[in-house]
Amino acid sequence: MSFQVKEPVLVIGLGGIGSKLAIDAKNSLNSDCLIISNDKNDFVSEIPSVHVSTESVVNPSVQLIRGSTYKVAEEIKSKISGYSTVILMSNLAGKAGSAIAPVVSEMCKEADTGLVSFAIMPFKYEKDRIFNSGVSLKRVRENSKCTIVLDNDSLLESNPDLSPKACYEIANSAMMHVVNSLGSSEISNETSILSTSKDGQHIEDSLRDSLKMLYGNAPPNSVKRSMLYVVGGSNIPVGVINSITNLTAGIVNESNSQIDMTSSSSAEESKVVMVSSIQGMTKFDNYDPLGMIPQENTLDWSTPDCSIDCELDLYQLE
Ligand SMILES: Nc1nc2c(ncn2[C@@H]2O[C@H](COP(=O)(O)OP(=O)(O)OP(=O)(O)O)[C@@H](O)[C@H]2O)c(=O)[nH]1
Ligand SMILES: [Mg+2]
Repeated sequence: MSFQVKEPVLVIGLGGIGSKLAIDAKNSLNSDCLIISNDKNDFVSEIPSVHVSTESVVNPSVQLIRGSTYKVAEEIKSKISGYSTVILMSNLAGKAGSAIAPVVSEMCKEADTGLVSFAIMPFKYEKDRIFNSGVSLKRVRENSKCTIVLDNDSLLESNPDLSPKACYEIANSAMMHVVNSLGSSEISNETSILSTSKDGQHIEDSLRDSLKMLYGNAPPNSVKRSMLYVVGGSNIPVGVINSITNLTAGIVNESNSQIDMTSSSSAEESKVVMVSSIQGMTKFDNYDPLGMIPQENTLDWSTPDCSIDCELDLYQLE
């Protein structure tokens, strides 16, 4: 089943990168936008925002930012109310994103607002972020109608020659392609993996790199359906488009592959952006050692881990 995006739409950006992406998405969708962060530097003057204050703590933990988000819950809820669809841009590699995304996604679920979540996952060498991103992604997936995951790590793994900055540019532009096509193409009601390649390659090489990136995240047999965006498609010979369609159909189950031409960005070089829906385990399920325990077997599922000051005469551990 595919998810229906209904107006009015609100784009929510969390943290520094999340807000930057949300503002780009807002401009291309012509929707409203809200920024939520613990860092005031992430706010932009003319865009509505909610500040999550950690009071005197300048280097808050993820758990403290999350606990503080519950203090401004009513403010966030009132800003979300009235919207039929929320598009959440969260950088789970950042502290603000991994702290706030479970809380905001839960609010959307409770308010019965259709939620499409974009989640960026960290590089493997960012060891301190892996655990929190895994915990957070699990909750975001449970709360969202559909979740689109972009893994910085597998992008770098399939392109080891790229700098982190070059990776970010590729990742961000792939996310924007999906945002831009929300109005015209179907997105499935489950977790999808976003994969792509670097610029300036033959389109078949771009397809190969996108598949490599996809299989870095999930085993081939868990891919249920793939949507192939051919960026700059109008400049490519039809024979080549036909051949990459056949290649994809041969890899993913024939009836489950779909091709979409995004020819709007004519100035750009051509490349492939893939959105593949996944059933079963992904590599992110191992980021939290307890992550594979299903929700119904988790006793304290209802509230995610938070740090709140209970004003006890005990040393606050963390
Ligand atoms: N895909 C993508 N990932 C990025 C980008 N910028 C940073 N990252 C990743 O996100 C991590 C955190 O980056 P920050 O700049 O601290 O992002 P932030 O959202 O402000 O996060 P906090 O300040 O920790 O809340 C980095 O270590 C990268 O792994 C970007 O433009 N695109
Ligand atoms: Mg920041």
